[in-house]
Amino acid sequence: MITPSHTHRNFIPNTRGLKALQEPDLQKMAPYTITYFAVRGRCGALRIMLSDLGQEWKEIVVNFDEWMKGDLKKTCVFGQLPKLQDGDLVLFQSNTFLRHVGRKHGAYGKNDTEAALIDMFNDGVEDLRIKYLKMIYQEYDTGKDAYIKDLPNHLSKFEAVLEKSSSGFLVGGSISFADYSLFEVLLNHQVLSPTCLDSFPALNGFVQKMSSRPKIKAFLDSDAYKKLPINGNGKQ
Ligand SMILES: N[C@@H](CCC(=O)N[C@@H](CS)C(=O)NCC(=O)O)C(=O)O
Repeated sequence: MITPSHTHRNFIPNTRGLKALQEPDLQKMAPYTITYFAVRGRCGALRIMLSDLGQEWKEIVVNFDEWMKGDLKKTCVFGQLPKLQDGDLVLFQSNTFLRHVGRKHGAYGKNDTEAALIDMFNDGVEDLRIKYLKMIYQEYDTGKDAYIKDLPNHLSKFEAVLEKSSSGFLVGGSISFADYSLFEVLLNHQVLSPTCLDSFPALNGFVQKMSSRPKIKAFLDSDAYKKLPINGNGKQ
């Protein structure tokens, strides 16, 4: 249920920057609605992807006190946010969002083989994301150093894939949702450990290339992105 404590925002991710819209415009122009807490969290990759694909979306920002009352939680299939609405379709699970948007906007490979490989790499990114989130939320003070020390063992796997890619993307000749997912995880890791990509030229090049795509650049430069914390507990 949406209450006045939730903030509605609409993002127009283009090179002109972000602009607030009036309510009637929202219905016309924003097929997607993200309902989530005020964090990048599990919507970081989705927002970057929607921006790059030139898609507009509306945000319903849920205040944590409101969430704790439980009414919204009860309506969520797995009792958690984020939620993505695309018209009448209501989805939960952040990787499902990436697949859905990828399928609709040509970012899911050109055939079944590419789609299977994209799924595989996205699942690999998800494994790293889960390890990262465990460290951030459960053992930041005691486990951060060991996590950073072990990080090359994970990054080297993606480095090996991108080293062999002639397009610079994970799969085939064009961008897919797995690229957005990897990109966003790498950005977060550069905040955790600014030098973590120094010995990985392919990953470094990938981050540069993704960051300089005009619509991604505009989004990353926006307050809408910069003002949101990466994680809900303030650790990064
Ligand atoms: N697998 C889910 C995880 C969702 C999740 O962990 N949601 C957290 C916030 S990021 C949540 O709703 N926490 C509040 C709660 O569980 O009550 C996804 O990828 O969307």
